[in-house]
Amino acid sequence: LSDITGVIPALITPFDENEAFDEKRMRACVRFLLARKVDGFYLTGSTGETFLMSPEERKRVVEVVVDEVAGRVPVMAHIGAIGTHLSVDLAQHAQETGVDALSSVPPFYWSFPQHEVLGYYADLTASTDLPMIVYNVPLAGLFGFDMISKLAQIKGVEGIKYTAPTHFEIMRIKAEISKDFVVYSGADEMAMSGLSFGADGIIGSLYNLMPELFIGIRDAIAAKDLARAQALQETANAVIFFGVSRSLMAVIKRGMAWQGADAGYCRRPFSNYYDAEAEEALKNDFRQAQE
Ligand code: HMN
Repeated sequence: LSDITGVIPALITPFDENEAFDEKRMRACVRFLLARKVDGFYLTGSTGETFLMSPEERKRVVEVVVDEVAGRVPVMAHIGAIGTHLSVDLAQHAQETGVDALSSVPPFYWSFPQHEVLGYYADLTASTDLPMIVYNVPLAGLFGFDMISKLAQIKGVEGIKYTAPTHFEIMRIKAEISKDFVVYSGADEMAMSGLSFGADGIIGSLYNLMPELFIGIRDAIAAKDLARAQALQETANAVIFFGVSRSLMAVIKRGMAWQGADAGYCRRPFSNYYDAEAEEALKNDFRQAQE
């Protein structure tokens, strides 16, 4: 896993006007992001609207993206579900398809005790040979440091996608668990913070929309140019705060379309800015927010 670093979009999944997976748009978006020099892809995560898709559709997305990427950059597949059976099935399919790493949210909805969450990840890692990135995300209930240490002891768990604001823990993971335990910072509005606290890479939604800004942050942090990283983060955050106060995935998809990669529609209950009126209102709103 340590060779998968840098700026990794949590890839959007394009749907057509009837909400069917749109393979053609998917392939075009992948090519668009490769041309913009992203370092890898994270598929079928929250940004990929995964929990609005059937298992068969999730598998199809993985197949299409792996085929389009054709080994040019690493691909990670989020295969998380509430039930171990389904996650194992998705994990094995992802391995057969040729992804480089797996990731999963912990089982959610019910409040599972620690030993069941640990069991979930142990079952998953035993089912394939791929490295597992556990996903620490507020919506599924954040892991404490003690839990992260226990997860890191499971054979096959080699990293964490850390979408929590407590970035001091990134340093602590490196110091107390292992410097080789890979950390991906998951909050785009804190990319600079995550990287400067020692994260190996960043995975997030907004890297679909404005990868260059974050590639700039990656390079500025590597060069220890904090002033430049901060200026880029401030620019990015103006767009992020605009997006999160609306329908984020829809803003990202339309913003990509304005740049030449038609990322299609979102699935309901997410909304869209597809008709001319909604689109014009969004553009006006954005202009006003920049003033
Ligand atoms: C994924 O699983 O699709 C993403 O990597 C999730 C990602 O970390 C986003 N977090 C959540 O959706 C909870 C962020 O990119 C987030 O959208 C961004 O920081 C804006 O708040």
